[in-house]
Amino acid sequence: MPEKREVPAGRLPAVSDEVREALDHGRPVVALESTIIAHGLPRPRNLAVAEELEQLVRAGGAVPATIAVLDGRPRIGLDKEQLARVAGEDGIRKLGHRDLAPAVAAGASGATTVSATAFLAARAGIRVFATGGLGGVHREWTHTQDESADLRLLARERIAVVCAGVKSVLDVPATLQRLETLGIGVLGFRTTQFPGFYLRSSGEPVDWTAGSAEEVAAVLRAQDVLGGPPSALVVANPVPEAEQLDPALHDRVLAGALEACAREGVSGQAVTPFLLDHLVRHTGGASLEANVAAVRGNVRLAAEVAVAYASAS
Ligand code: PSU
Ligand code: MN
Repeated sequence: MPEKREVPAGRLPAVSDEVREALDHGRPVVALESTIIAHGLPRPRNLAVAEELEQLVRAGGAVPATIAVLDGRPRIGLDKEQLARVAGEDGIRKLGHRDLAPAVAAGASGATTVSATAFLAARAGIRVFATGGLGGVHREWTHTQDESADLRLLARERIAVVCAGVKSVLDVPATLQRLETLGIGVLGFRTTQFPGFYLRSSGEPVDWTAGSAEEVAAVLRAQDVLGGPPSALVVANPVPEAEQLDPALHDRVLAGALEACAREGVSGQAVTPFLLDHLVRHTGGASLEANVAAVRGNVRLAAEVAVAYASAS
């Protein structure tokens, strides 16, 4: 028999006192992912954005719960120092849901993607989560079979993910089809078009639209009441018109980014950070501003939804 190795109790998920207190009293909490901080935005801007996002949640009347793994311990709610580690520590890994167990066992530190964040948040009892853009089906899927683990996880967790659609570097129609197959609800927020992350619209329609945070909260409560196997709700919130990337610039630079990715043989987990970084460098930072604007809008809306959900529950 191989020797049984125990996972130390100090590696069990830790919920911060502030988040625990809010959850215990049914007060609104918004989960925030950390991969966008560690791997999606350049330093040192990333730490400023991470702090600003937490501030926006508070201003909206909810408690922020940024999620990451530090020294093998999943953490739901980070203090200032922990947030700074996620933003600035060299070698911080990118952890999808499947990476959580190896990271815990190895005592590793990493930022959590949508899949890992949704998993940890839902288990802690958090109902609303904000991010920038979901992962999805990559354009080269027929060769690479690269589909983000985000989708599979969202098919299994009852959590609302407020996002600006899926990243436009992806195959958007294929991703929408997968969301349908996986039974993941999609609700446009004040739009009948699925947003295009940096752009207000991807050109694809959505079947359902909500006009207010209260309407979104009503859908969450309907999910609760209907019961059955859990699945997520994607709340697709377009970037404000004035802050979207110029669509012509977007299309031009994206084509170059996809070519560079193929030429340099980038694969696996590295693909998304590579494409996002290429876009930042080749739009003179404009894609970064659109990305940050989208995330800000999502975080604000997520706080409103969490407040509406908590007050009516
Ligand atoms: N949205 C952003 N920036 C990001 C991401 C989303 O605005 O960096 C991250 C999320 O953490 C998402 C991940 O879960 O990219 C998807 O990566 P992959 O395609 O390797 O699953
Ligand atoms: Mn991938």
